[in-house]
Amino acid sequence: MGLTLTEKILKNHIVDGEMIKGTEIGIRIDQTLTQDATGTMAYLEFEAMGVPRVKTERSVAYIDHNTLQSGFENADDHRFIGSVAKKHGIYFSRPGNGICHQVHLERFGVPGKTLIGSDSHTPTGGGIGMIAIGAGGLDVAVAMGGGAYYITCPKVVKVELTGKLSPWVAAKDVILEVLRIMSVKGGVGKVIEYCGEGVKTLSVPERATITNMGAELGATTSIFPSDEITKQFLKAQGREEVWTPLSADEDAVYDEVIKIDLSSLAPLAACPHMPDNVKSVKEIGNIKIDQVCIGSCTNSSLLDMMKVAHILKGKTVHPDVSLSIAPGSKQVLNMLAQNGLLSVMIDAGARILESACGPCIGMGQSPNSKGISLRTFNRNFEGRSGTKDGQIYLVSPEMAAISAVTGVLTDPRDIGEMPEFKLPEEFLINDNMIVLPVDEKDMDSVEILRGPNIKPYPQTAPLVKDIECKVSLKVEDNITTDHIMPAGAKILPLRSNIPAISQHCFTVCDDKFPERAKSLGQSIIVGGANYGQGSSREHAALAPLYLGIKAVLVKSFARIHRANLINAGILPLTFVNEADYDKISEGDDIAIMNVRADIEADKTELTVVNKTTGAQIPVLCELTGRTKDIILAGGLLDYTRENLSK
Ligand code: MIC
Ligand code: SF4
Repeated sequence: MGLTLTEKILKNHIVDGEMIKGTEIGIRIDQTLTQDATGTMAYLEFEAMGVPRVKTERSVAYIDHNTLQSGFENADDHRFIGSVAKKHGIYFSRPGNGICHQVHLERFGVPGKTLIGSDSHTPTGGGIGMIAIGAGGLDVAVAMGGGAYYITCPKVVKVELTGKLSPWVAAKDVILEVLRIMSVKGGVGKVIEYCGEGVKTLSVPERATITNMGAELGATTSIFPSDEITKQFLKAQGREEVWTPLSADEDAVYDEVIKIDLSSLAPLAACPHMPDNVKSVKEIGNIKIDQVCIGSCTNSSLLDMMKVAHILKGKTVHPDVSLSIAPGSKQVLNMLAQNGLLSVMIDAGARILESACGPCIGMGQSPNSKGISLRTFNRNFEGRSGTKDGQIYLVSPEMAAISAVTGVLTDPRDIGEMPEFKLPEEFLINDNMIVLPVDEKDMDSVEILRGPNIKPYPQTAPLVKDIECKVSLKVEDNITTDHIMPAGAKILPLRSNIPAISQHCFTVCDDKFPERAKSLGQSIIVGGANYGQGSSREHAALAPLYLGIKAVLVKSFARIHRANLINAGILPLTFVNEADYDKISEGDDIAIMNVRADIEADKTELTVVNKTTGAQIPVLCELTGRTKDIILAGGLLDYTRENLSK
């Protein structure tokens, strides 16, 4: 029986477990990446493990999220990360060099290799045939130390592409269509593998847009084959030697098949406030818009920028619209400067931002009250833009650019004829913003620079005998990590200070939560389906840990967040019967007696007693040998320390 591409790469990297779908496997990790908003914590954790040099083939630390530097905190974090990188063998991509996923694809990604990154959009690397997965910072720290990365051996979904995109229909529309079909929770436990004749019609940046936003499906990752187009891209990046051809076997067997005829797709938009709330432009109508933001790791490649510049050429941004453009990397920005397209954008009235995440993570450019903002980004969760009632639509760069000119949501097919956009034969290569680490023999000469905002990892403790406490919060379905631990310009500077950032935990849903949880000392959270979707930020587990959360009981979890809870030593529980969600309210007293003994005895079904109502609620606590030991130890850090000392 033939293998899927996913299975081939995983098989090459498996170091623990067996390739049986649904079971836990450990894989060897060739490359890691971090960004600054999750990186400070990841490197503090790496330091705590006491491994002198990274053991991966390539580890890169990017600075791209907190680049506003409205206080000393960000600059201190960047300095800290830079010094850790220099000492421990990590390449350091300085602020200004670009968004981690864009730069990694350009300069470091290698087909057939495994990559984990402390950022949920790490699957961008799937655009060149990598198994690239988003993970919590602690998992990345362990991988840098040479440890395996554990995932549930995934199901593989084949997305068979036929035909060719019509003029002005974009790769963004492909992934929006997949989101429309599968929903934001449809990808959990699965890898999305793109195959079929249509693949050949898509360039690497287009493929990367699709794998990038596959994160919004909740998927483990997404992947394209590595073919002649991949080779051409790597050659243009001066890296042809890392190319290998990779594809699934002809007779590979898939768990699910989705067929998409690229020629039949029309321009789409994800409407407020979920990436799967997808409608066609025709359905939405020509609504008046206030803002357009072009950029982010989804759509900031040179190809995207060439299309945007073509549309803006000789036009002026509509007087009622603010247009910002953030090219994804120094390479992209510099090429635009050289080929004159930057001047076209400036001439049209675009506000050029630095090559960083910027508005995508709420770092500036918040829309006006109730403002309608079209963004080429990947997430439109409520409040993420920094404006609570902002109405964010996710669209292609083509649609964004033409709408910025007309002032209303506009079908890009109205632009007229589309010229052929060709990627250059050679990109402009200058890695002068990547700082190399010192040689191992010189590592003692590097001083680690720690600012006053950098506080230690919160206190953990082994799992207790019984959990007896109150429910401090009850929330609905599809709670995102932006609800649990909001980001944005005010809060991001606190990423290396858990006590301070905890004061903002869940404040999007309930501004009294941090105070209440803290005063209770210990409590649990109850939630709905797909709890914790979105970001990989482990702060969404570390802040609850700091606030005394012992367990989270929900209908279902998103993959990375569940792993982060376990890593933080917080018990992840799911209802056996989803209807029991109604049998528990905020403020109820609950008890999970003998929880430690039951978990030690491998019991997967536990009972939560609602002492307020008397209800007995069966819940699942599905832990494997390794995750069980992590929970018993009080988290991955304690578990790793215990194991190292053995
Ligand atoms: C995001 O897009 O939400 C982020 C910011 O890149 C996060 C990481 C973070 O919260 O630091 C992600 O996607 O993992
Ligand atoms: Fe940065 Fe936005 Fe991409 Fe996250 S989704 S890495 S914030 S650009």
